[in-house]
Amino acid sequence: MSGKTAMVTGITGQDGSYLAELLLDKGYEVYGLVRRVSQPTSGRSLINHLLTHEKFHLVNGDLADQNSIDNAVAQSQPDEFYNLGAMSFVPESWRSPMMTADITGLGALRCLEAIRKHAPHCRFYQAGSSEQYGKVRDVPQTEATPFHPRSPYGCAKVFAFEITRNYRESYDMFACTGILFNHESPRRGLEFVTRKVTMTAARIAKGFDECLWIGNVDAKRDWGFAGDYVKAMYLMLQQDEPDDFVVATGETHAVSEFVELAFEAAGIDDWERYVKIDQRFFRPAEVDLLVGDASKAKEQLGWEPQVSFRDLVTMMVDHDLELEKSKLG
Ligand code: NAP
Ligand code: F7E
Repeated sequence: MSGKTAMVTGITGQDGSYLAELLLDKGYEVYGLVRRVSQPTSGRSLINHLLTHEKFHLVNGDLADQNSIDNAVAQSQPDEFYNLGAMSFVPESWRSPMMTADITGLGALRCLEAIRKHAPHCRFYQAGSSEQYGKVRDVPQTEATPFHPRSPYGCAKVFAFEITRNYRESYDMFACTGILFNHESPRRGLEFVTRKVTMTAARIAKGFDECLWIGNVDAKRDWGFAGDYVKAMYLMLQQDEPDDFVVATGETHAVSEFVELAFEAAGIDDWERYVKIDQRFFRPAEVDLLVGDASKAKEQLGWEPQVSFRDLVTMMVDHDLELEKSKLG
C-alpha cells in the first residue's frame, strides 16, 4: 500500500470517479475538491459509493477561487495533485467563454500556485486535451504537433498546457500534462455525443423515444475507455522525470460509425431511419479529425488501451439499456 496522499479536482466527473477508485485501490488517501452546491446528493452520483471509504475525503473549493485551493493544498499536503476539474463541454465554451477561460485555463494556474506556495514537493497532473490540436497540422497527432485550437475550450486548455510547462521549467516542479483524446464510459455526461447516442438508442429500443436529433456526423474522433485513460494519468506521476504524453487509441471513427454500432448493439436495424440532422448541434468552428499517436506513452509509461472501440460502444449501450429497462417497472 502506497501511504501517499492525492488531491483530485473534478472528482464528481467521469474521470475523477475512475481515478479516485484507482488511487484508493492503491492505498492512497484521496481528497476530492467539490464545489458547494445547494443539493449535494444529486450532482455526486458517480462518487456516492466512495463516500463511506475511510480514505476518501471531500474538501470544499472552486477552481475560480485561489483561497480555497490554497487552503485545500495547505491542509491536505498531497504528494500528487490531479487537476481534472474544468468546464469540459466544448459548445458551452462559446456561450460562456470568460468562465471557460477562468475555470479551464486559469484554474490550472491557481492549482500550480497553491502547490508552489504550500506543497512544493507535490507532483502535478494537468488534464490536457486533443482539442488543443483543433485544426490539425499532422495526422496522427503527437507531442510534437503544433496547437491550433478551434474553441474557447481548446484555447483555455492550451493556456493550461503552456503554464504547466512554464512552472516545470521556472520552478523545477514535477508538473506534467496528459494530452488525452476523447474517452468515454457509462459515466460520461449525457450531452457528449457518445452518451447521447447510446442513451437515445436504448430509449428507442425500449419505446421511450422515436428518433435521435444530432449534428455533424462526419466529424471523426479517437475514442477510448475512460477507465484505461486514468491509468495513464497515474503512471505519468510515477516517472523519474516530468513530461507530457499523448494518450489515445490510434484509431479514428466518424460519429456516424458510432451511431451505427450503437443502434446495432441496441438491437435496432435500419439505424438511418431514426437519425435526424439538427443544425443546432453544429459548431461555429469544428474539429474535423482527431487521431492520436500514443507511442511515447507506450514506450515510456508501458501504457496501452485495453478496451476496443466496439467493446466500448457495447459497454455503454448495455448500461443504458439496463437503465431504461429499470424504468419499465
Ligand atoms: P466532466 O465529467 O465534465 O467533469 C468535470 C469536473 O470538473 C466535474 O467534477 C465538475 O464539478 C468540475 N468542475 C467544473 N467547474 C469547476 C469549478 N469551477 N471548480 C471546481 N471543479 C469544477 O469531465 P471529464 O470527462 O471527467 O474530464 C476530466 C478532465 O479531462 C477535464 O478537465 C476535461 O476537460 C479533460 N478532458 C476530458 C476528455 C474526455 O474525453 N473525457 C478528453 C481530454 C481532456 P461539478 O460536478 O461540480 O460540475
Ligand atoms: O463531440 C459531434 C461534434 O461533444 C464530439 C470533451 O470531453 O473530448 C470532448 O470534446 C463530436 C464533435 O466531444 C453532436 O460536433 C455531432 O465533432 O462528444 P463531443 P468533443 O467536442 O470532442 C475532448 C477531447 C475534450 O477535451 C472535451 O472536454 O461529435 N457531434 N452531433 C455532436 N456532439 C455533441 N455533443 N452533440 C451532438 O448532438
